[in-house]
Amino acid sequence: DNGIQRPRGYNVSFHYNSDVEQHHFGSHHPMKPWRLHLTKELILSYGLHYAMDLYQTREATRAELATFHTDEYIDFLSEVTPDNMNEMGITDKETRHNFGDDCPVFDGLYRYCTLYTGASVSAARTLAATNPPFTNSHDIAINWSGGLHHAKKSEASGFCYINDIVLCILELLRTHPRVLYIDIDVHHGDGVEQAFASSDRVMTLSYHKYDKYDFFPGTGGLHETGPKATSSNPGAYTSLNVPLLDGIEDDQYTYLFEQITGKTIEVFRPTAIVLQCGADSLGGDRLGKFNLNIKAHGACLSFVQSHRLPLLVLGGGGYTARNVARLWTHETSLCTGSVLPDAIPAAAPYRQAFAGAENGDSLLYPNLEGRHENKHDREKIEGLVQTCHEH
Ligand code: ZLS
Ligand code: CA
Ligand code: ZN
Repeated sequence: DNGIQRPRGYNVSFHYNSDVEQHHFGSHHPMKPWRLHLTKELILSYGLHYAMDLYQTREATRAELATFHTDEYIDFLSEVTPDNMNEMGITDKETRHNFGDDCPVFDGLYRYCTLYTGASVSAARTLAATNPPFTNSHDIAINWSGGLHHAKKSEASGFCYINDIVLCILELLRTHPRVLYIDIDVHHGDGVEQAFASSDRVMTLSYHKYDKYDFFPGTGGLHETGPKATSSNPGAYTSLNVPLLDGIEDDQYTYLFEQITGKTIEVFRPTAIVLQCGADSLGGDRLGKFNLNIKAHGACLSFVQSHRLPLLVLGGGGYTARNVARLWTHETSLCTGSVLPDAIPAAAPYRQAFAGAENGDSLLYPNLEGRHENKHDREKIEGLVQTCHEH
């Protein structure tokens, strides 16, 4: 007995296939699937696997991908290799389906995609299966290898090829009347927003750094709330965006998150929630611009959990691998209701990866603030809350 107990009537399931870790986008590419290996090892060294049901998931099938993506795009994705990409139409001058530096062709690309998507679909199914009837069951399903929110119907975008989140939401809609999607990755969740822009059964809510010209993907402004309502298009105001500037800090972010997410849940009354937990919103991320600490990011998950609805928890971005592993280990512990000691277990493999760099050696919760100047004041934060409440 390691002291980790499960509250009754509350099931956490963990969906994963370790083969996903072995893929490489290329030596200088910021997306490193190896961060998932580091995450898994840290979760195991804290013993959190004793508190969850573990699912070793299979690859997603073509038919599953085709519930959102086009056949032509899936054909391309499954056939293209580093050896044949020139014949397939990807050259220095031209590209297809938006492949290029952000979304390169690499060995095993299709298997990488079907592995992360297979884990997401498995997670979504465990939640869809518990309902209806819509009891107080607030089961949680986790897939840290998923959450790739930029992929479009027939296009790769921003390190994402298959939009596993869209597939999960489609699966949940088979049994759930209304699904709320919340995205705390530092980038705008544009692919998911676009896919459900005209649906009144899915609400999307993204918090992100926004700069139309200077930060990817350049969408997600405060007044982008979805198409206008018509009889054939009931989706007006079912996209909500919270555009932020550089350097936001813990208290401001959690305040905004609770005010806006709380109101959204109250008004939309979802029967299930999907939370994309991109780790690039942490301070010290290689691509991100915020100053958040691990516990503030986790406080957003705790707030969502407190509504006791079936919850699908996904990964996303995260480009400083040791902090990705720290965050997702902490968030796994929040799901299981465990409290972790700050000292990383002495026996943890890769303990060296967590030494140095941030203050404090081998701590789970180093201080990550202070890298970016905070461009938000009280009026800015209150203005965002007020406008989002009006929307
Ligand atoms: O949300 O900013 C861009 C697009 C460009 C600049 C970069 N060049 C390569 C292409 C054109 C305008 N892309 C972003 C995409 C961010 C995707 C975030 C995904 C997610 O976290 C969910 C998983 C971007 N930011 C940084 C880079 N790309 C980037 C940095 C360094 C490199 C190396 C590899 C490749 C080319 C050199 C690259 C991309
Ligand atoms: Ca986001
Ligand atoms: Zn991101």
